[in-house]
Amino acid sequence: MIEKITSSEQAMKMEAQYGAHNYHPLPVVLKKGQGAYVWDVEGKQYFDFLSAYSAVNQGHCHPKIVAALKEQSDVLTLTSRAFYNDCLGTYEKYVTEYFGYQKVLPMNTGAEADETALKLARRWGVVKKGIPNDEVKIICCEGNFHGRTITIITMSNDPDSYANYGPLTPGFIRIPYNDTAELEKVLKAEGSKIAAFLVEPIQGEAGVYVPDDGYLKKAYDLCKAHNVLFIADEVQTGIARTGKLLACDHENVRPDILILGKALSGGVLPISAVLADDDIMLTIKPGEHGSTFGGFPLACKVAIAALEVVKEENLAQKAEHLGNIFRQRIRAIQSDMIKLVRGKGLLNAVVIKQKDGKEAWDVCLKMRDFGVLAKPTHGDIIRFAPPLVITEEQLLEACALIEKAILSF
Ligand code: IF1
Repeated sequence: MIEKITSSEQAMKMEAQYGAHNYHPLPVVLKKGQGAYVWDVEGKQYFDFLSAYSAVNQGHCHPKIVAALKEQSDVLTLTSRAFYNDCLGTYEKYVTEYFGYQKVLPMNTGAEADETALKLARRWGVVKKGIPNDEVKIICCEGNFHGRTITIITMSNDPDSYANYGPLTPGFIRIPYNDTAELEKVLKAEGSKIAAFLVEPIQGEAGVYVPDDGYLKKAYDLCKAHNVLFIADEVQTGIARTGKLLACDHENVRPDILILGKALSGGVLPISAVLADDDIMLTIKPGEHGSTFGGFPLACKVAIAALEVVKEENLAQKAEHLGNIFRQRIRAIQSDMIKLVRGKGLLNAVVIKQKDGKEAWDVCLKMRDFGVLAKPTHGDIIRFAPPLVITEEQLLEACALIEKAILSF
């Protein structure tokens, strides 16, 4: 029997009874989204300051993207890659020219794209760099988040990600983030066995950890000096979020392998992609990797529309401009609960100092009451990432509500 949800309470109870308990959501039940706004089941309106972790950069239910989905869904949704179709080539040409690469391998989730990038790097390491197959290594960073598969959690140093999932995957070296001296040391010591360095240009889950200026460029140069691939995971920082099309663009770094996800679809479908040039991408031969839905017709049309919106609405420039306003406005709040405000473009975070036993979670509950939705990460950090289509007026209105919530403690 399909039970209609008519109250938030009913929805939360139903999820608790029938759904896996792999999340602890903020107690709010959403029913509708449009632009920078979402509404709960009772009709209350909120500013969305999480954007589904930067998947909704173009705003909820963007009309152009939804129209692309609707139009294609009446024609052809899925063929699998057993056959060709009339959407994939067009998308592949569009997205490779858009980001400046020779090839794209389309996948679905960010984790699948990260896994694809790891396989590409290992394959390139073996067949092009000549590293013995079972000795290939990949460098990753402390504090990383690249998804939740068993190989990806192997790279994590967060027990919530990797503990008690049995044996993990060999072949990873973890070094501190934002530390090129450590990267150089490892490359000098083991570079001959290292295929790649995988890094987030800004660490999202770690709490919007922005590395020092020049970190990415220095790391890239070190990798090139040691014939090691530089892989940028831009699943969260990409697609205009940090004020440039890609976060790597702030340092004019062109990753050897680029990983995209989330806002590649504007939050309409799970769409991810790995971009690289022929010498890397063509190391995977027919039948050696893939996915049923990877690059399916619906995704091709939705992703093209989502990327067109980014350009047509100048979302990178908006993120840059509004991000500066946001950080300045939040830093002006007179409260000893605000320890630090950091970020780039409209990917920001506030580190909250406990006050009278109240912490980030309590601030998020109070912001919810005042009509702004955000969620803490790692206990004391609140990430603020509204859709990039938010207007300056809406942003300032939301900042006033954020201030009101923080000053209420
Ligand atoms: C959840 C975190 C953010 C990502 C980067 C790959 C992926 C992600 C840089 C995997 C996904 C999401 C997952 C989501 C919450 C969110 C998240 F808190 F989990 F860590 F943003 F910081 N690379 N991040 O940020 O992409 O497979 O999820 O499509 O609820 O797990 P995915």
